[in-house]
Amino acid sequence: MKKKTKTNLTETKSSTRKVLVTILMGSENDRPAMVAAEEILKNFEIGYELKIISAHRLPDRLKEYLSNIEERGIEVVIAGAGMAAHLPGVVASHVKIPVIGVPIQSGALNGLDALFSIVQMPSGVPVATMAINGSKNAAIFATQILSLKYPEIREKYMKFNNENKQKLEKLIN
Ligand code: C2R
Repeated sequence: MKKKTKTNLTETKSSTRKVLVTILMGSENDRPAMVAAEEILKNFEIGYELKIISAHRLPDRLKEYLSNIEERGIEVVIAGAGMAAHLPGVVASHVKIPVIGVPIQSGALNGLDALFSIVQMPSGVPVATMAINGSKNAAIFATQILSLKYPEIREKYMKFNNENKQKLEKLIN
């Protein structure tokens, strides 16, 4: 049986730069699937904070946390959750900034349940839904959103994009 880590529902981790992105997840057990998002944001030198707050288990704490994130300067939310994944949708119902949802592969349905829960939002409250365990793309998408406003992030994104293309071209030749 897969060994589970001890659940800490409110952990915070901030980078030292101005925080533009928050990475939320429903459980400490989602952490391994969300690490790729942290790596991308670190590579792009984008400030982020990480919070483990379940909408199901700690609804009041989630509401309180979301109440001032826009005032605090956060511009994008990445929210990962598995199984009956309501966290990204609940976040989207509380904020006016883009929410990127990451369905986490877990439980008996292996992430399909989370994918359907996150992608099937009612009209008017969008969540940009990534692939199952697609936290790397979530962070790249956050970078694309931020690059519309921040030229230095756009420059890094363009460099990243070109380097990826060059790597692929080398493989083909
Ligand atoms: P535990 O391993 O802590 O029991 O959590 C988590 O994201 C995790 O994948 C099992 C799974 O439950 C998910 N969870 C949600 C929410 N809170 C926890 N989907 C939520 O509020 O949506």
